[in-house]
Amino acid sequence: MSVRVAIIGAGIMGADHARIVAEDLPGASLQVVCDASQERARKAANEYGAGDVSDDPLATIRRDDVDAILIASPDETHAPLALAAIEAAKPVLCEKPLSQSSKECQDVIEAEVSRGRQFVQLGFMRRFDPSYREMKAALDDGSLGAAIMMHNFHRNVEAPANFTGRMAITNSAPHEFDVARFVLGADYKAISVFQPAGIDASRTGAPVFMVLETDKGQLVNIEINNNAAYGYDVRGELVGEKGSVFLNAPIHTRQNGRLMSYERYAPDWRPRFAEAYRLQNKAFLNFVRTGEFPPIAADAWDGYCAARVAEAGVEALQKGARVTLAGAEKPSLYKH
Ligand code: ISE
Repeated sequence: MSVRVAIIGAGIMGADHARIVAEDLPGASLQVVCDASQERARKAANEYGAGDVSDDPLATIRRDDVDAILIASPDETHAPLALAAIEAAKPVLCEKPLSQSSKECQDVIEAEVSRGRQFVQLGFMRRFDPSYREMKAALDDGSLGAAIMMHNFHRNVEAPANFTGRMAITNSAPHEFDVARFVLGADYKAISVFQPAGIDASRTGAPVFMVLETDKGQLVNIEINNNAAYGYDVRGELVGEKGSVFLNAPIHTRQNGRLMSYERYAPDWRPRFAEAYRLQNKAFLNFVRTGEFPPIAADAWDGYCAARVAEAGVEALQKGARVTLAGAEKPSLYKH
């Protein structure tokens, strides 16, 4: 029988997940689209053939004709809705971040631990991206030697209007916090955050530059520039003792004209990470069917680790000082 999925939130990502479920996920069906705006829910439902619409997320989660939940509503609703899905004993693919508060992430962890099983797969989709996978494979097969540094650039065309100053760190950077931690197999022990002089730091999406130190002694730097203007541009280089690996974006053509040769940038993350989203959602479907948590997917513990370093990053920026992170004890449920 097909897995009946409810999507909560029909904004940019919710609509994209609805498309993936409807068009790219054999074995799954789009049962309900839920959004506070009925117009938005109806639009996605009509476009991707959902059976029903709703404006009540809790009632949607509890429906008998829903097997799995996909949360793509605003950040502050992620943890409460993930808790409701756990309460209803339904597997949930929750968009990142799990929460901007590490305390809320702990609540989700406690709920899973007390039920003795995992329900929450977290949407840090870059773990499924073929370019990051190859980067990690080059480290794991020894051809790079030991990893010493990882450079990361994360540029958006324009920050959304609702972006606050700290969201470069709490909403965008968690992708890099998570994927660098995943590639390196390390945890962070300190973070320093800088901003270029002369910018309006209170501006929506003002750029930040971070330097993180891992418990293995590696350095990770992350530039977040949510107003880069020219395109969606994510770059990364992993530097080892014997070589390095750059990420390539999936760009299929190079155009020549007007005395120039040029490649195009995607306008946002969806085309750049389309394959990552597809593979992530496929892994989620398998999780729903088998109960086996996908080995490379992020879980509630990874969400907690990302939220903790983001909180430390906000503090480092406010204080203008390096902030250290104490080690944290991972519950055995997450030691897969
Ligand atoms: C957004 O929420 C995402 O997840 C995108 O991947 C990221 O590029 C963007 O900065 C975030 O706001």
